[in-house]
Amino acid sequence: EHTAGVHGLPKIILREVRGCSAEVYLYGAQVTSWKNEHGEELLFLSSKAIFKPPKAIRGGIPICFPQFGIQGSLEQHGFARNRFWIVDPDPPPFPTITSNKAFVDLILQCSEEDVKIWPHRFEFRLRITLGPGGDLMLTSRIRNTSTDGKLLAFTFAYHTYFAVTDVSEVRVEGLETLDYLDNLKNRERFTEQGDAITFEAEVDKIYLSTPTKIAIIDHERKRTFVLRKDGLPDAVVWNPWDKKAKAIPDLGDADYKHMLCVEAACVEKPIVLKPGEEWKGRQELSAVPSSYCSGQ
Ligand code: TA6
Repeated sequence: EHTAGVHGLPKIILREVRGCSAEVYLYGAQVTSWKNEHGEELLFLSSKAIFKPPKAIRGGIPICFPQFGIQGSLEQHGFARNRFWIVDPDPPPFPTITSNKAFVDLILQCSEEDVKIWPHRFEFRLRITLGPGGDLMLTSRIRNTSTDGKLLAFTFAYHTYFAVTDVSEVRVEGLETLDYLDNLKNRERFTEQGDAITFEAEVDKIYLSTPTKIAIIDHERKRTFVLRKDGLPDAVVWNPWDKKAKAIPDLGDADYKHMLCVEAACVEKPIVLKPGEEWKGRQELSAVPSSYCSGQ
């Protein structure tokens, strides 16, 4: 379903039979809403989000490409999140049965302007799928379309903002004991100690070579998000906390309490493609009720 979003920006709504839905802006190919069958919003979107190019939309799932963070020649997190993508009117079929799956394929083509700031040729195809149980799948296929033998090297993240009741009551499982780069300390390398990850201050960490499954447990709402990833070895965890939140103009002062970014990413070692080569990176999200006693 094609419709107009904030400021008339085109967006697409995916719906699933039980009433789950997702909304995607063509601007940034950004998922800004993901709702379960009860109509509850599962992604955080800032109350102060600015839907005006060239500003990226604060919340949902921004795509960081071709550069994650400030390390590189481009603006922070690259340009994919502030370009208009196009809808593929004739998407290739799923390798398996397509029934019960609502999906859209968006394409980012490199414009001549982009080639000036980043001298590479690529095609980026993003498939956004809402599965029968309401699971949200994002699959990126990036191809090096260079004709002059040039390698394509990039870093990447699905910068997912999960909606949580109170971040200080949230636990993340699957990252304990791993090595991480601390973005608050010049990306110095540390090893995570302790049982599970909890939040009581600003955090901005890039966990390295993580398991493919990460759980985000919202104790207060009794909800567990499960993030599964493929082709993306790292995972970024970010919450700006109170002071940093105040310095972000398009984030409400208290918004940090209700959001947590956990991002399937490839940051430490860039992906390098030879001409004609294609890379595939997937992030799959599901939201399930946690059982009261175990917190699982
Ligand atoms: O993913 C964490 C991070 O890279 C942080 O360093 C923080 O700055 C955040 O992303 C948001 O970046 P943005 O450019 O959207 O303000």
